[in-house]
Amino acid sequence: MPKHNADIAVIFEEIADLLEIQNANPFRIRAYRNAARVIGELPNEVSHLLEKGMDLTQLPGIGDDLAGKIKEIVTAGHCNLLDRLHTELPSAITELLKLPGLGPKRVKALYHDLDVQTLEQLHRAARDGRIRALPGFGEKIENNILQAIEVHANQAQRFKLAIAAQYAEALEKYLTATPGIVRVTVAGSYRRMRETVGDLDILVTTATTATAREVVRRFTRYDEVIEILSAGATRASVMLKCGLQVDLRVVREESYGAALHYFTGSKAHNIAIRVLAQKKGLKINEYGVFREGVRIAGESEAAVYAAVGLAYIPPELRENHGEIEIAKSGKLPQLIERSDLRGDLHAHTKATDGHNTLREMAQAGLAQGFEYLAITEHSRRLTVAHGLDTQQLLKQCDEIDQLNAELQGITLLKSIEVDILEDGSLDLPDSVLARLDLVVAAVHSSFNLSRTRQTERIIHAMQHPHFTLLAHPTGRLLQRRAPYDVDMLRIIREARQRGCFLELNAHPERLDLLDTQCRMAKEEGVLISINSDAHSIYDFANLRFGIGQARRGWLEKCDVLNTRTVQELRLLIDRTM
Ligand code: DGT
Ligand code: CA
Ligand code: CA
Repeated sequence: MPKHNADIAVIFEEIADLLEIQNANPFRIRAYRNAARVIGELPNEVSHLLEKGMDLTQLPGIGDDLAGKIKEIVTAGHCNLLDRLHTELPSAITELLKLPGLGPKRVKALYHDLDVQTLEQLHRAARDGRIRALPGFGEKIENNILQAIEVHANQAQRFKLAIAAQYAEALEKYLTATPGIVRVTVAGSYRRMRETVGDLDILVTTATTATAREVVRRFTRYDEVIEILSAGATRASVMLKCGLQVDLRVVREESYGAALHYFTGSKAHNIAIRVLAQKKGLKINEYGVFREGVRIAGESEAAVYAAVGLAYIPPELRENHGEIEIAKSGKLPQLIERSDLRGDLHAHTKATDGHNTLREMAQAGLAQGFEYLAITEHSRRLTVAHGLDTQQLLKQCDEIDQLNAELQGITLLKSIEVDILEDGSLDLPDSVLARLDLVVAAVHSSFNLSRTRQTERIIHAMQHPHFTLLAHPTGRLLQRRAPYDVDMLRIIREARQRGCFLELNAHPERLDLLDTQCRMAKEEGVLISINSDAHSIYDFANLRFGIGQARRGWLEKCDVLNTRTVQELRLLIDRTM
């Protein structure tokens, strides 16, 4: 929990940097820089001054607004303004700022003059020699940037969650077959359902310490291991052939909870919990929670949290983003689960680029426990996906009517994944859209419009009377294509006003909305639809990654559109009322 003066100063510096990149009012930027310096140099902790009831506006350059922000950081552990700035700017901007030699002025020039939004784009611009020509740069700085990116790239090879899951599950199964072990759990960022993982952290418990060596031996002999990085009595690290590192820890079953808590992280969450424990005179480590050397908890995670006075915090929330404060008050969200989903509002069939027929998709949906499934083919503009024209769509509507008359237990909803054209209009005539149960709309082209134009484009589309749901709202493809630049808060607010919804696309390459944006939608009261974007009957399995992302975004059952019954859904998506 950032309560120290230095933490507050860092937050204010970052706010100033991001405001500068946004071309905000220079006085406002200077106010944050000044506040960072004033707070950073204070001899006493601001949190103590606040406790003593001191009026912070007595500090030089601190007005009511900044005093409020300081209080917010001390009590809530984060700053709403900074959270908002993070969502308003491409997420890689913060990473760019961290590269040695790149301050806000240079990042701003790169962003505005060369439209550099990601490390990948920065790398390309540096390789092509486009950076040296910018005022204030030159060849030397361009070379430094190139070098810094290469160092960064070598450190940061991360695996998409769905890919890591394949390796994790196979290894879990392999280890479970070791004689004498009690259980195998994959912890770390994998358990927190982060969209990418740096490495796998596997925790094995045994009934006796004697078994630990056997587990380590079996682990290092796994077929996929290409290199043993280290191996000891209770721990080992290996590199798999695919380049994924796996860390193993073996503990006694009685320490399961404490060890699982430790290895699940995040590190920031762990540190905050440890500080909390210290305040209560407790010591916490991977073996248990101790008071004056006596172990008082450790067998389960719930007991570890209870020992420090907290409700159990689900792994997806453990990022030190306010979850600890909320756990203190016992008001943690009841996070959405896969079994809460009653349908899926985004699926394709053979009629465009899917692999299965309407009937096959309906049957597979039924097997998933769905009450409804929206069929959302691409529209004509998307020729690569053989998008449907008016005639073809109307023909599919007739087929759906016929099939619905026959199907038991599931309703197919007539829909379309209609293209949002560059001017914000939709790629099919109103008269056709009017025949559908709902209209899913998405951007598939002109990703590089300016932030204002891209935002206006989507808002204009939402104002269309038949618009229901914005699919994959940022357009990003994990590790391949950065999100297009939009003002997501404006879009969310427009959705709220218009009675529209946003999708959380569960495809492992997309996971779009991002977790922070889900939380923003929740706070603004906009329902999210967690959709598979299935192109075959097997793709419904991806919903679990969407659920993971939704949980990271603090979503509960009530925040998710497709937890509603088909009758409730029909009322919510009917825009004529
Ligand atoms: P990753 O692998 O980069 O996706 O992220 P994590 O969170 O899996 O990080 P990793 O693999 O470095 O460490 C696994 C967990 O171990 C981490 O989430 C928390 C715990 N951990 C690691 N280093 C420290 C540390 O220095 N202090 C504390 N308290 N916990 C740590
Ligand atoms: Ca890890
Ligand atoms: Ca690790």
